Amino acid sequence: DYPDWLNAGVELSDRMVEKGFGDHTALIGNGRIRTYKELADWSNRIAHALVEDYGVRPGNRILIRSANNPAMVACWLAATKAGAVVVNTMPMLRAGELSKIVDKAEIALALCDTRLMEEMVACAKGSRFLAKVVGFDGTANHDAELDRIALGKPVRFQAARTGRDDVALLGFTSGTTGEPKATMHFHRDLLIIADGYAREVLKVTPEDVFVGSPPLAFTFGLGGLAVFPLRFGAAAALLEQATPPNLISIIQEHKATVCFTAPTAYRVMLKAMEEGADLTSLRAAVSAGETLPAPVYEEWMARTGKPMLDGIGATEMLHIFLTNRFDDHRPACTGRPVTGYEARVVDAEGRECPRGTPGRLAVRGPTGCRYLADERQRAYVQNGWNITGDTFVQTEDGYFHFAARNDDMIISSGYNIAGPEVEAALLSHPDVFECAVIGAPDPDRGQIVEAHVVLAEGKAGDALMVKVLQDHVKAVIAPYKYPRRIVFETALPKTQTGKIQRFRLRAPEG
Ligand code: 3SK
Repeated sequence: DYPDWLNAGVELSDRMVEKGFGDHTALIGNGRIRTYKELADWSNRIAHALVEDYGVRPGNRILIRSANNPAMVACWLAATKAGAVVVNTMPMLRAGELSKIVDKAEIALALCDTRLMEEMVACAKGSRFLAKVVGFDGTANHDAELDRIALGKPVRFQAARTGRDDVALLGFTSGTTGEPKATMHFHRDLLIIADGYAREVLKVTPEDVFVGSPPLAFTFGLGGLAVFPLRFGAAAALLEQATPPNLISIIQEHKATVCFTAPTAYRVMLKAMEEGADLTSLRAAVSAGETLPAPVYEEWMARTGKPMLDGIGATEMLHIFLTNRFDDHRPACTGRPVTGYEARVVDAEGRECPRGTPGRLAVRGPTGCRYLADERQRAYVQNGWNITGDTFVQTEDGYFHFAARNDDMIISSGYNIAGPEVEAALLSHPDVFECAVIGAPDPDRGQIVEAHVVLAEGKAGDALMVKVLQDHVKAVIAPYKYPRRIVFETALPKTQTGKIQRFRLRAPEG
């Protein structure tokens, strides 16, 4: 029920001022607090600069390069109000990775935090598309080209007349192949994820304070740390370096109520609570990006009395579409579809699997996959259903359980072994801090289960520990699933969004 003419940037800032939230805190970051009125004015000034000084027209694509900070949100809102199509990118990307994005989306203008210029400028050199890189100050000093120009502009801006089905955002995903795909999302999609998941499941109120680790460049972070709070007059406290200790500090400092992060960070929080950290302000702990091991869910429940909300989303779908709920949750379970979405488990031909049988997770709903000029569209969307890369099982009573990424299923001597199940068994041992399980080639068995394990502090990775962990797995799950090889690691390879990159363990030389 959105009007034909809709601009998500306006809805998330100016409209909130109109609704009376002008004096409420919208964003906290880099030592400053910004109210809704300040954010609306700031983004309107930048929007003027984009249109009047950089010639931005509706439909132009703009790349934004920044860590999570209020300036990035102001630039994103400004570009959206100007009718541009935004591509948010992560600060760690190198020139080569930026170039792939610029080329794929044919981007002519980039807004870049001045602290991150080097790789951006290297990308622009020799680029067929990127004509201009404009610096903005990601700290609170307003001391860069874009800030100086914007300061001289009016605080009111007539936003572009965008349609609800006009593209507002390109979410890039590299999947496991490293070949980036861009997913197109409309203005209305940005509101749907708030009016669906955030309203129905999180029950956001203006008193909420959001924190989390996902980058705003990842749709998980953009939704959780910008769209959701701004849609409801709540606040977000943004961290440029979202390490677990920084997350713990910011939760305590701002009495955060909603947290978005991955299970590894929650494990660190549990340990911190054991040592006296007070995280009682949190009313909603959302876990996504990695499957939530039952021991973490159970320990959180025991310590806080509240469920951790495991959910799964996809850049293709924009945000979370399957989730546990405060009053409807189970361990090792990703719950049921968010209202408006339907999910089912299908076989290779797209036929629904009987309940209890593993298959590929398919989903459809008000948001969905529209790849930009990519032939993989046909494989991802079949008969209106988005076919995800995950293997799930649906129980008789309709709950969805993650089994594995399609490429995390290990076939050993004819047995199908879900890597995440072995990971969960390993993680239930107190000496294991993190682990990733893969299938390694084996001349006799086809594949064997190989575990890469980061031990808890002070524990030794020796032959005795190998035996202890193997025996532990055999005692927890069917013994044939035990890891025949265990490799001790000091850290696991991860994406910048915190997802373990199992494919890099499979092919270390790559
Ligand atoms: O589950 C995920 O990885 C995800 C991806 C995009 C947006 C939201 C989520 C939770």
